[in-house]
Amino acid sequence: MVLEKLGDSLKSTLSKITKSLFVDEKLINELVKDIQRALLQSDTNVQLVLELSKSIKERAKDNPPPGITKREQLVKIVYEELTNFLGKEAKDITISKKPTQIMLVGLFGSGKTTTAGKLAKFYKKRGSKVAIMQTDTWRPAAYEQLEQLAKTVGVDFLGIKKSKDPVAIYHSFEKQLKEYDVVIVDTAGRDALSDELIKELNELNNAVHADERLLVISADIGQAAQKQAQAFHDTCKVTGVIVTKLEGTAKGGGALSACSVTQSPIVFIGVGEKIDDLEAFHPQRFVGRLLGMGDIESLLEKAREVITEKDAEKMQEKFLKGDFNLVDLYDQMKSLKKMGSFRKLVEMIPGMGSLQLPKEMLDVQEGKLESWKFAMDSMTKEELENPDLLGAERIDRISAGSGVRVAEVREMIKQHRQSKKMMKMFKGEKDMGKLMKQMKGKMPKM
Ligand SMILES: Nc1nc2c(ncn2[C@@H]2O[C@H](COP(=O)(O)OP(=O)(O)OP(=O)(O)O)[C@@H](O)[C@H]2O)c(=O)[nH]1
Ligand SMILES: [Mg+2]
Repeated sequence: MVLEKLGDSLKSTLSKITKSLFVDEKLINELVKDIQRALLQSDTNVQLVLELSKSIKERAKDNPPPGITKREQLVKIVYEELTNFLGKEAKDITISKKPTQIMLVGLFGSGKTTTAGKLAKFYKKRGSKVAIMQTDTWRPAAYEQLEQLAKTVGVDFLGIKKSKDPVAIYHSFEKQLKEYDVVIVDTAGRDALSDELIKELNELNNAVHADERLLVISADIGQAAQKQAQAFHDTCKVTGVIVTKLEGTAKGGGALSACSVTQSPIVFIGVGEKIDDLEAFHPQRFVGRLLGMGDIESLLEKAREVITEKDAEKMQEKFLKGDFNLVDLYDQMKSLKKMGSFRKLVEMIPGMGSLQLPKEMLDVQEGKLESWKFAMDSMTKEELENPDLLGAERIDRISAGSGVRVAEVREMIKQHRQSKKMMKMFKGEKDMGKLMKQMKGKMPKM
């Protein structure tokens, strides 16, 4: 998978939003930090990362539009900002003019020749009549390399084996190019964008007048891709970039974001050595896949699944007022199922995450919650609202009706009573951390 590590980090960051009860400044800061870390690890330029962070933080201050929760809004912002980051709009090359000529340029070993073969297959599959031409007179066996690729794909190969003159090679085929829908021109590379390479490419391009001059860059150079893309753009006016070897490097995020800030959009990505390992680059789709979601809609759906912010606020109010009855505990348990553990829930309630609650209290296991739920199903509404009614006789009845042992029913009632006692102590206290310090030692024993 391409950019697996970056994708994983971003996915776990996003799940923080979808699992959180409240979108507050703390969550946003945490989120931005996570994204920064993930992007820096993929060799993204620090300045770009800072701009992205600023932009997320700024936009998160806005009120969500009607019908959208704060959480959904935040997911949307992250998705959109990442999409912008990796290239805003997709660029599609239109094959309308006959022939449409695509010239590939780039440094040694970036993947030009391999990509020429891949592109030939890409367009052939889409019904175009394709030819590939070799004008690289530098690399030994460049002729044979491309000839072989042409054979594999099943397209015409144009080249002159012993020639040392790229422009002459082009001219010798010029007349017959009208037969083709697409002509892909491979060129020679160098170690660096030397004057010699610039001169050669300019001369060749003056002959070809290519419709697209695509720069081929290897993703493993990370953020250095920006300088390279800019330099090629300034001297050869490239119209787009193909980022290759994206599947094999952790620096791919850096390469993609670096290219996207140059004036030449990313058009294709190379994701393997095989002839089919080429994809048209669409930033939105790419980000969707990176985040493990098809599109923004499925992402938002995920955000909607969790209990709503209103529910969470209501719950917190009850916690604080101390009138938290078994019905609330029951409701809470239902939401807990979606969220994981009691510990998680406690962490998500503002102010409570920092508390050092007794470990036993947090260790309420799923199994226990499950049997409590059965017990509650056997209780009347009256009993749920007022657990003080639950004497020995009623407890026996509930136990018999639900199959939950008497001791467990008692434990549930005890636990509820203790939680309630604790909630009462919190009553009216906004700064729970401070309260906890005062309360040290006075906590009800669980
Ligand atoms: N893993 C992986 N390897 C690639 C990809 N694209 C190209 N390569 C490999 O990169 C190496 C260099 O590719 P070439 O196509 O010969 O590069 P070039 O730009 O033509 O190089 P010169 O002709 O020397 O300038 C080869 O081993 C290719 O198999 C890709 O997307 N993924
Ligand atoms: Mg080559």
